[in-house]
Amino acid sequence: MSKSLVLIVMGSESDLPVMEEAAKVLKEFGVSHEMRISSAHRAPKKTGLMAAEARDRGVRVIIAGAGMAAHLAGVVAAETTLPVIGVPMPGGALNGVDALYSTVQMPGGIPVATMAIGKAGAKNAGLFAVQILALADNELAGKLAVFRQSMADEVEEKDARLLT
Ligand code: RP5
Repeated sequence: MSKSLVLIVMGSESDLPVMEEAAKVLKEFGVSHEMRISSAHRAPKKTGLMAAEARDRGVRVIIAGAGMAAHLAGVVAAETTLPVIGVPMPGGALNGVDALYSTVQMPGGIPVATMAIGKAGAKNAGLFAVQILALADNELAGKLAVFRQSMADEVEEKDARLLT
């Protein structure tokens, strides 16, 4: 497996349509990444090992997405000192609110940077990973500045269209 700076891990294959949003961002910014499936509940040993080995094999940021009683990001964070970004999945009886609470309510000492529920959260997880990596990468920081400007330009265009 080639070296990935960002590890994207999700609790189930059913999370893939949401977590692909994070991968899309990383691809756009040219950041090496890999997508994996593991589960804090169904495959706890695999999950722990994946997190524990990540730093030594060159991973710098981990994005973890899970739904329902979403303990994946927390379990991953417990096994590594790399920054962990959590993405709560929508769906289930509580439509992601359960996953949001499970992901965000970490005990003091083991932080998880929790994003919004669903695709916006996964997209922002990708961007947040880029922002972390850009701290030590000026080229990436430049790409982020261009990205922000293009969003502002798009708003201007839409605004101007409404005015005419
Ligand atoms: C979680 O349970 C997964 O992250 C997924 O969001 C949810 C349902 O998983 P499946 O039953 O679809 O595999 O662990």
